[in-house]
Formats: sequence, structure tokens, C-alpha cells
Amino acid sequence: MSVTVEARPVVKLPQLGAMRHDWSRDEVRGLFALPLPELMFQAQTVHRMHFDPREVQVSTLLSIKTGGCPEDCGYCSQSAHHDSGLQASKLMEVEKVLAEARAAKSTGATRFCMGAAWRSPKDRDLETVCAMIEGVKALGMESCVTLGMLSPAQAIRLKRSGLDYYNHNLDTSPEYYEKVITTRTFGDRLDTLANVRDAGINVCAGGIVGMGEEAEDRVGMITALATLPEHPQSVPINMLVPIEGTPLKNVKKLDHFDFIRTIAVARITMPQSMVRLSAGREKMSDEVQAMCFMAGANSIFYGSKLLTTSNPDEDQDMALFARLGMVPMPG
Ligand code: SAM
Ligand code: DTB
Ligand code: SF4
Repeated sequence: MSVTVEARPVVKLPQLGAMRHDWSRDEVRGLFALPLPELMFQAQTVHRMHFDPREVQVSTLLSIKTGGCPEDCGYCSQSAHHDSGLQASKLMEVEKVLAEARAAKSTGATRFCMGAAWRSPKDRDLETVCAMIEGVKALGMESCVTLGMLSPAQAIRLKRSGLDYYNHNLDTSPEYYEKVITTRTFGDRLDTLANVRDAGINVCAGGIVGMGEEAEDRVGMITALATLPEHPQSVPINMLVPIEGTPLKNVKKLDHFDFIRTIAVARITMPQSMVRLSAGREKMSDEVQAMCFMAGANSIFYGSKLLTTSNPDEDQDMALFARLGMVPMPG
């Protein structure tokens, strides 16, 4: 049997690691199309220019207001449009949230991320969230919140409370976005990100893969993130967690190598950003997660729960770090 091997791709190594905001779709598509060993080599090279490849930043998540969300995101357990069976609950009390933050700190988490199932926060609720942020900061942890769309004034209010990061994902390509969410637009997402940036808050923005999108949508998503006026300081890459009762429950599973490729291309195009191996780790083997770290992921969600779904236990993650000779990043 004869196997045809295409000519080895030309690798322009001297350009690797440069901070660029003018990535074209063609270039990003070209990165996704590299043979996996070549892509991994480039991603590793870039990762080592800016980070200690042994270190992984660990963030813990808490859902501070769960379910009953008016948005219709096709992947989400918390949308009121889908019957996921999730029990909705009101905004938590500040003291209860801070007790969870203290517990997260005691397990070694350095960042505490709080998520609320809102289209956008009401100003009265925002005051309560600001008190949570102040409490988390007083514990010596970094703070992150994800509350939906923000006005410029709301972003400034959050900044005054000491907020470090705001999470607001682009989620997918501009083309696929309207197939997954109809109650807001890709442009709305960009507007909130601009409000967050203008308020001087670090941006956490990434997306979800494995939503039944085409390879070209992963190209479009990474291009959109890497051509923002500033690269998001943190880039979460989620693998869809299929939720019963949602329109995306039965989409075709994505090959884990395509997930790893997405991490690697995020690393190469956004060299100084923290790239987070986010939702979906429970369904990944230790070997797949190790390849994600080798592709340039240097952050995870740590703790046995994400927002509404489960995540590997802390001791399982610590055991994996030990096997890989990796360590949690100091706060
Ligand atoms: N309501 C806010 C919003 O949408 O911006 C914040 C919370 S929302 C749950 C945060 C992010 O979690 C979403 O943008 C999406 O990327 C991710 N997410 C939600 N459900 C998911 C699922 N089933 N699998 C993977 N990621 C998911
Ligand atoms: C992000 O990109 N992933 C996190 C966080 N930002 C808020 C959320 C993942 C949610 C996974 C599904 C769930 O637990 O409901
Ligand atoms: Fe609501 Fe956020 Fe879920 Fe969309 S992803 S339904 S906005 S909680």
C-alpha cells in the first residue's frame, strides 16, 4: 500500500509569539490545518516564551443565581426556554457566597468566579454582587463575575468594587451564533466586552466547541477573539456539556483532537493570554487533558462543580498534576 504524504508545511518560526491583532481567517484556518505534531510544536514554543509550562492557574466557580434565565442559549441548562429539570433559585446571600469562597481558598484556588443566570443585572442586584466581590478581594483572592450584558455605567460600578475579571464569551463564530442563540446578537456580546475593557476590567472571553459547528466556525471564533482590540486576558475554551432538554443535547460528539487543536490555535494567536481548559473535563481522559496542557492551556476550573454540572474532584486534579509534574500557579 502506498501512502501519499504532502510536502512538510513551511513553519515561519521567527514570527511565532508576536502580539498581533490582525489575524486573518486564512491564517487561522492554516494553523488548524497543520499536522497535529507541527501545531503542538508551535503552540509549545509560544507557550514557553511567556509562561512557565509547569504552572496551571486554578479558579473555582459558583453559581450565585441559578436558572430561570430569559435568554435561549441552545446549550444551557439555565435557560427558561428549555426544560432541563433544573431547580431555579434566587440570588444567594453575600455571607453564603463568602463561605464558599473561603472553602475554595482552603483547597488552593486563587480566583473565585461567580456566575448569574441573567440577561443583564438589575442595578439593585449589582450592588449585592459588588459586596460579594469586595468580600472575595478581602480574602486575598482574585475575583471574576459573569452576569450577562453590562452597560458602561454597570461596568464602571463593578470596577469600583475591585473586580479583576469579567467573563463574557463570544461562544462561537458570528455565523453560527444565531443558530444557537436568538435572544441576543454577536454584536451585543462585542458591545459588553467593549464596556468591560473601557472600564479597565480584565476580559475573560472564549467559547464552546462541540456544539455541532463546522470546523470553519472554530476558525471564525478564534479569529474573532484574536482580533479584538486587546486579546482577552483569559480565554476559556469549553467543550459542550450536553444537557437533557436542550436543543443541543444530541449533537454529534467532537473528536478530542479537534478540541486540542482549538486550544493550540488559541495559544498561538493569543500568546500572552491565559488559555483555560474549561467545561467538559469530566469526559476527557487524563491523557487528553495532558495534551491540552501541552497545547498551551494553563488554567482550569477547579472544584467538583462548575455552575450546574459536575467537574473532576480537587484530589483527582492534584493527582493528575503530580503525575504530569505540574503545579498550581501561585496566586
Ligand atoms: N449568563 C451569563 C452569560 O451567558 O454570559 C453568564 C453565565 S453562562 C452559563 C457562561 C458561559 O458558560 C456561557 O457563555 C458558555 O460559554 C458556558 N456554558 C454554558 N452552558 C454550557 C454547557 N452546557 N457546556 C459548555 N459550556 C457552557
Ligand atoms: C466559562 O467559559 N465556562 C464556565 C464559566 N465561563 C462561567 C461555565 C461552564 C458551564 C458549564 C455548564 C454548567 O455547569 O452549567
Ligand atoms: Fe442565560 Fe447565560 Fe445560560 Fe445563556 S448561557 S441561558 S445567558 S445563563
